[in-house]
Amino acid sequence: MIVDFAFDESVAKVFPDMIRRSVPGYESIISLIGLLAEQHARPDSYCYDLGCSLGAATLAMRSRIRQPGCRIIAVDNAMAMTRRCRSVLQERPAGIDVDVVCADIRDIRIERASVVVLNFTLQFIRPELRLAMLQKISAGMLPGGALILSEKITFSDAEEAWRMEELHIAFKKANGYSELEISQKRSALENVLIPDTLEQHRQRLAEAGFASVEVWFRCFNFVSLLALKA
Ligand code: GEK
Repeated sequence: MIVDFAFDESVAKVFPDMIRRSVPGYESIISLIGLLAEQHARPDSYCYDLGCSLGAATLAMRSRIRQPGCRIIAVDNAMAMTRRCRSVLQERPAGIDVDVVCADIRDIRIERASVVVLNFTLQFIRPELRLAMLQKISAGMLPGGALILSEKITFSDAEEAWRMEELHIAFKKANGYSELEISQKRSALENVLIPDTLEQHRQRLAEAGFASVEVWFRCFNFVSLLALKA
C-alpha cells in the first residue's frame, strides 16, 4: 500500500541524497541562491528560507551575505528537518546569524524582508492557499526585495508535459532509482505535491504584487524564478 509522502525522520535522514538525485540542477540552484541573495540582501533586513529542510539554501546564503544587520530566518514545519538543520548549522558556524524556526510558513510573520527563498516549498502548500501565502510574503518585503521561487512545474500542452516527465524519469533512473521506486514515489506524492504551470506562477506573482518575474534557471520540468517586489 502506498501512503502519502511525509517529511518524517526517515525522509530527513536521506534528504540531501534524495533531493540531489531527484531534482535536476538542485546543487547549481542552491549555490546560485547564495549569489542571488548576496546581490539582493540589504543592511538591517531579514532573509527568509521558507521550507528550509536541512538548510542547504540557508548555508549558501550565509556563506555569501555580508550586509551588516542582516539575519536569516529558516523555517520548516517538520521537526525532523529543523532538528537536523540546527545541527548542520552548528557544525559549520560562520557568517551572519540564523534563527531556525519549526513552524508552518503560513503562520509566521514576514517583515523587513530583502530576500525570500521558497526553494521547492510552495508546491506543497494547497493550491487555494498559495496566493494568500505570496501576498503575505509580498506585504512583508522591502521595495526591490527578491523572491526566489523554485518549483516543479506542469504544462498546459499534454505532449510537452509528457516529454518533460519522461526526461525527469530518465534523470532519476540515471541516478540509480528503479522503475518501481519511481512509480511508488510518484503515487506517494500525487496528493501532496501539486504543480502549477509557469503561466499560473506568473499570474499569481503579479497578483501578489511582484513587479517583474524572470526565469533564471530551468531544467526539464523544474524552474526557478526571480520575482522582484515593486
Ligand atoms: C532545500 N528548501 O533543500 N510550512 C513549513 N514547511 C513546509 C510546509 C509548510 N506549510 N510545507 C512543506 N514544508 C529545501 C527543500 S523540500 C522540497 C524543500 C522537496 C517543508 C517540508 O517539511 C520540507 O522540508 C520542505 O518544505 C520541502 O533547498 O522535498 O521536494
